[in-house]
Amino acid sequence: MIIIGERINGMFKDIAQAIKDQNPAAVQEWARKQEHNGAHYLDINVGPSSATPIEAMKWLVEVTQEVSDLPLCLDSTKYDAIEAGLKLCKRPAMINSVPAEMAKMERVFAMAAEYGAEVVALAMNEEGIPKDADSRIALAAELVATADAFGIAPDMLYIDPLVLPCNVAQDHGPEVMRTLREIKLISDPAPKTVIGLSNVSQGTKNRELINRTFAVMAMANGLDAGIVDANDDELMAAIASARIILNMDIYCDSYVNVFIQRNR
Ligand code: THG
Repeated sequence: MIIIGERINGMFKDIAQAIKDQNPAAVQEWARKQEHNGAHYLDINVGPSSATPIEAMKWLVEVTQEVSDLPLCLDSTKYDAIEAGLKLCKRPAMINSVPAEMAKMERVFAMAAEYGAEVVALAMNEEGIPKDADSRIALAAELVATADAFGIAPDMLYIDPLVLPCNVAQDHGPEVMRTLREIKLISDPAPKTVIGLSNVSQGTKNRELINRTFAVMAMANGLDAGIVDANDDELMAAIASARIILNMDIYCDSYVNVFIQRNR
């Protein structure tokens, strides 16, 4: 599974404060820690309360790149902020995200083509997030077809079926699993898939257990990438183990260490 580290997000108090104070210490510490623990991308999100999201995004991109060579996943609903970030990215980035709404798809796919960026595409539209797998898959097909019209190949897309907390939307779980499997039938090459893993456990007891159980189940259903807490060692070990069980990595006695170290 491709690990996108979730921690540089203004939803967390220390990152919100860092942005406010223009003090890079917390951002750079999380960048280093997540890379050290096996992240392949770093999610960059200015958070819900930033008054100046464009400036905040530019600053986060710059200070993160001072300490990490990982590619960035620019996470915002404000496309001007994403574009400002893309201009500064040293490596091809990921745009996170676009729903299946025509005006937004046009903006984001044109931007992705211009900057050579991958795109996280959400299985939702103006009507919200559908409950059933078939509706999510129909939206994914719309996203793949529209991206194609902009010259973006399906495997540049990461379809996000959208995961809701299991304490309020328990009936979505099996629908998300089926969505992950059937998305692979939409096109050849197939789009990739991604989830925001920590969403599934928001407000639950024993969050880490819910997260890692969901992660390995989703992997067995074909999940390619996750926006995850890369500093949860038990989660990273569960992902490494699932890769062995699914024959994605060759077994050796130090498989967990190999999983974490090979991308350093
Ligand atoms: N899909 C896509 N992008 C996403 C999400 C998604 N980006 C944001 C989010 N969801 C993924 N990132 C997080 C980051 C943190 C948490 C959940 C998802 C989280 N935070 C604690 C909480 O809310 O309880 C905050 C704790 C604190 O404040 O210290 O759980 O689904 N494409």
